[in-house]
Amino acid sequence: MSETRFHSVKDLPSARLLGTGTPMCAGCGGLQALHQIYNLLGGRSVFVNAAGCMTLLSVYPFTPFRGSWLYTAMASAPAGAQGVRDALDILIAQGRMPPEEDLQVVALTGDGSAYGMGLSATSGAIERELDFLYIVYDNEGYGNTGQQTSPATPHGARTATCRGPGGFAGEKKDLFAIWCAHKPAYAATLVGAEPLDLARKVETALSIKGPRLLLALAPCPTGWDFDPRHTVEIGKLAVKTGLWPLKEYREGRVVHTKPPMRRVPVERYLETQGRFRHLFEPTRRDDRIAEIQARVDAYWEAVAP
Ligand SMILES: Cc1ncc(C[n+]2csc(CCOP(=O)(O)OP(=O)(O)O)c2C)c(N)n1
Ligand code: SF4
Repeated sequence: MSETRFHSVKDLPSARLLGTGTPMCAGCGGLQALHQIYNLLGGRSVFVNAAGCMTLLSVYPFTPFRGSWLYTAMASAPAGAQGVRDALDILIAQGRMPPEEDLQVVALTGDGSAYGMGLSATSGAIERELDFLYIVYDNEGYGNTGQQTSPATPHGARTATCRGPGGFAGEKKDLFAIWCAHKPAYAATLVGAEPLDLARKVETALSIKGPRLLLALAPCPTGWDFDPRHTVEIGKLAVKTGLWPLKEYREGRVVHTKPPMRRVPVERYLETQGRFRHLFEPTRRDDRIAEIQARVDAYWEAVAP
């Protein structure tokens, strides 16, 4: 990330390329990240969008995209992206499309698709070294259908399908590590609340060919139960507490791009969201909060140089 044209937020593009007025929820952290990514990506792109909240972006005959958008079933975005990439390559090879008019092929999925039912198709696409950008907006649940537990739901969170006193008993799957195990061209975690870090990663991803992951934490007012005006604050807290490590993978190495200097206790993040309210009310569950803190501490101890 050393060679970058983004040194301060003043260097970030100010034009809003993605159209506004979509029926997404107010304060959607996924949409916030997508706006920023699209500003850098531009209109010379084809979005292959798996079923999920972002389906709502393009309601025929309207679209906020300047380029094309293709809708697929939940598991099929990587296969759709392969078809589009192949078609573009054939048009260029046959001289029916000038190479300079080539388009960036982008898969856009929620975490249910990316971590769950679309994972096998994604694995195949990375293995075939498909030249595509894979954007995940990770709202840690099946948001579009009412925030049921997904393979990205964090330990202890209440969801529509885990309403018991302990919340979700399982663990969030580590999609970043799964991508890295495939040795992709590039992989990065990001969050819309850290736009400079995000922009540098998108800039890097766009300078490379091959399978590239942009995995964005997506604070979700509707599914996580918080006031939409707190989206940025919650995104920043996810980073400051160490719960959402900002990092990138390139050429076999993982680098943390914004490690929290002095980590804020995880409860500062947990207490902002209704999905964790059972950890504080009617009685404070210090044991459960300490359990979540211990997981975060163990992560950072393991990656410390
Ligand atoms: C194979 C399949 N099963 C179920 C559905 C119904 N469905 C549509 S969107 C959705 C939730 C998708 O969740 P996620 O990928 O996390 O995206 P989000 O809704 O959070 O944006 C489901 C279950 C579907 N479209 N296809
Ligand atoms: S449910 Fe969450 S992720 Fe989906 S549009 Fe609403 S805020 Fe965004």
